[in-house]
Amino acid sequence: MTHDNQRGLEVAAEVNFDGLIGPTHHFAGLAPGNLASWSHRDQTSNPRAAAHQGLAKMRQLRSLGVPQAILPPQPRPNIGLLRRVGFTGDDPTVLEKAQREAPRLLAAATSGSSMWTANAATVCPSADAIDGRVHFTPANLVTSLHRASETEVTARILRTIFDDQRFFVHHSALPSSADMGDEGAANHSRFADELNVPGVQLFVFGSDRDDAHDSNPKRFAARQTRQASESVARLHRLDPQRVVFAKQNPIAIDAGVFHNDVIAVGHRQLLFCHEAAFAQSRRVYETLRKATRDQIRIVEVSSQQLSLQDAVSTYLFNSQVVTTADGRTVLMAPEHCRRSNAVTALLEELVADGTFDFVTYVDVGQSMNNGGGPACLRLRVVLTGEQQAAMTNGVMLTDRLHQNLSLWIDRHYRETLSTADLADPNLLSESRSALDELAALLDLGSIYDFQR
Ligand code: SUG
Repeated sequence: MTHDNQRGLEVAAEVNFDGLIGPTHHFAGLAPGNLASWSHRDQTSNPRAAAHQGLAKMRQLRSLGVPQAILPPQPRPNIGLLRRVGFTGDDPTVLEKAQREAPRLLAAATSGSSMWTANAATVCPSADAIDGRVHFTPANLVTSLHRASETEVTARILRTIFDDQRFFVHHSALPSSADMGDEGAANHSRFADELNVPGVQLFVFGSDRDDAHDSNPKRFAARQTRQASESVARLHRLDPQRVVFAKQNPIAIDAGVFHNDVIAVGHRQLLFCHEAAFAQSRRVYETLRKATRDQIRIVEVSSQQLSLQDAVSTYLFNSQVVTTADGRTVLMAPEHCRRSNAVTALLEELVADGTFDFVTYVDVGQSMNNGGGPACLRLRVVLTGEQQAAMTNGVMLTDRLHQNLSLWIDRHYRETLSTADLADPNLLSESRSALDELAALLDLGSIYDFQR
């Protein structure tokens, strides 16, 4: 809880909720339009190393003074999903039949994709909502089966952590239809000088279902619709004067920008993006300037400075931008960026001109191989001190929890996992006992069906 003692005002904090990488993390090439996921299809993964990488990132952020919390993984393999699509028998039989008859379904039912919590939900701080409460809408993730099956448990976890109705409002996910495709905060940014004053929210969509002349990507499907973004803004009771809708550039989607956070990142009053991020970018920038009363600072990187392809392969724009405890602006970039001369030259310039006070790198290579960089792994939740006090405290990362989680990973996770291992009944029981113990470590009670 943070207080500005001098003014006696309560200051809000942006709490990063990172998805803890689960014990079944693997590479199945399941994700539409996601080049990294495709190129690592069926490679052997390292769940234990992956989980340690994610935890190390959280620790790094916490050491910068960023409040850090955890969203737990989901039970996988998802036996309920396999039964729903017709596999019968006891659990080992369900797994064995799925492996034999529909291995891609088994891979989807075993995905560790809930780690990418930027897609878990869209969250709106109380300062922006007319009713003064924090609003949550879990994403329906209808584009793919492995992701769509996260929604129900995500909603339950969010409701459990943010349980106090005086402060928190939980909406149902949008209807499960391609017309309402919603991928959550990965297509959403908020601009404000201070966290506890009303901000301007930017909702980015890839397709507009009402526009017959809409220019759409040709190679890959757009995952977020304008209709979904507008619905979330309505549900969250935002002031229409402070909401901007912008269309993704279809060329960027075709180049592998399956979410806007692969090509743009917002923080406080900064929008850091590639010139290919938006369709009609001049218009988007102008609207943002007007809505923020010229407070926004737009740092646009040209294709000459960094090609669209290199922006996607380095994941520069999937960096996290954070403000440290002592007020410095830091870019936390994926380790991949260090290998690109174009990126390192650009970042040197951006430190020299004061856009960032410094740059730090983080190795989340296991997640990156599935197309998830640092920013994909976190959901930002702006909370006042009162709201922080009202949430479940057990999910906040402390030194002690960090140590417990590190030991927990070592106790429960396999070093390697290949697609051939997914039907192993031991993987199911290992994963359940890991999550059962985790729910207790995080003080979440019996949140999983298998515990009930
Ligand atoms: O939805 N990858 C995820 C990556 C999500 C990244 N999130 C953000 N950009 N915010 C996806 O494409 C790959 C799973 C696999 O192939 O095994 C996957 O689902």
